[in-house]
Amino acid sequence: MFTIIGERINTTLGKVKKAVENRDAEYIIQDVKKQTQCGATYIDVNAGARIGHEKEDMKWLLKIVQEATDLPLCLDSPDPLILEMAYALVDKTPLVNSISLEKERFDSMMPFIEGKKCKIIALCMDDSGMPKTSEDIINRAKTIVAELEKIGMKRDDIFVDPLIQPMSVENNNGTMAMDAVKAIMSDLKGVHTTGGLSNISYGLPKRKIINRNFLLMMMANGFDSAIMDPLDKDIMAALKTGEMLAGHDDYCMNFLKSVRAGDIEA
Ligand code: THG
Repeated sequence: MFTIIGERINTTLGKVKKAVENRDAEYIIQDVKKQTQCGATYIDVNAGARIGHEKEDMKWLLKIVQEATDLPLCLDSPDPLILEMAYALVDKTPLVNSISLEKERFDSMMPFIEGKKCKIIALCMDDSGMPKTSEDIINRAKTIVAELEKIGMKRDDIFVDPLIQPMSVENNNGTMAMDAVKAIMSDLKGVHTTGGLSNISYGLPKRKIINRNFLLMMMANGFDSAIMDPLDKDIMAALKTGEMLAGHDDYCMNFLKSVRAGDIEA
């Protein structure tokens, strides 16, 4: 099953930032309920945008979000201390977003997650910066998955993020991610792959159609999770159709169910 990580509770989004600033719980609750209803698997919670307030904002958001949904959360912060605090405040097994091969982050994340019940997003990032080739991504994925297995993590609990980079910056950024996902899913059988889908369209117009078509191309290469907006009806319809075409939907049951529910129109 495809894992949908609902991206909307993120203070980089203007309305969310304002709601957090004003401690407007109702806005957050309504949004989380909608994401839940639209089929999210996890609700991502990112409180990073109000500099100096991440700790208290995250704490407040986690309480409100958990009142609004029974879904597990994706705890989204580059700061291991924030993730550790957040981990202690959730009642369902979270997806921790994230660990990377950057030395400082790696060294503080590893002892924290060792022995803990959690799933983890592993970024293909190291101290030399963003990956430049699919081989970079694949090598980093192999290294970080091996390290996580050493501390007892199961592949099914690891979501490798190849780091999707904008097409507007470099013409090979799409194929780099797709080639990497294909290799990761076959060389590291059992792991998942995920990432921020909308990174691909940064700096271009008509972003939704870019994101939607890229999702299908990624899925054709084995991508089985995405950080995305579950309220976007068109991308959700594309996702369900893609799952069916990839052979992940026995007897096309889910596809047909979605058509009957009016979720897929043509
Ligand atoms: N990998 C991992 N985690 C991530 C990312 C990733 N977390 C954060 C981010 N990238 C994914 N989350 C979002 C959340 C919202 C939006 C995009 C990515 C979004 N952005 C609007 C846009 O791009 O048009 C901004 C609009 C606004 O500012 O209001 O909706 O890659 N592991």
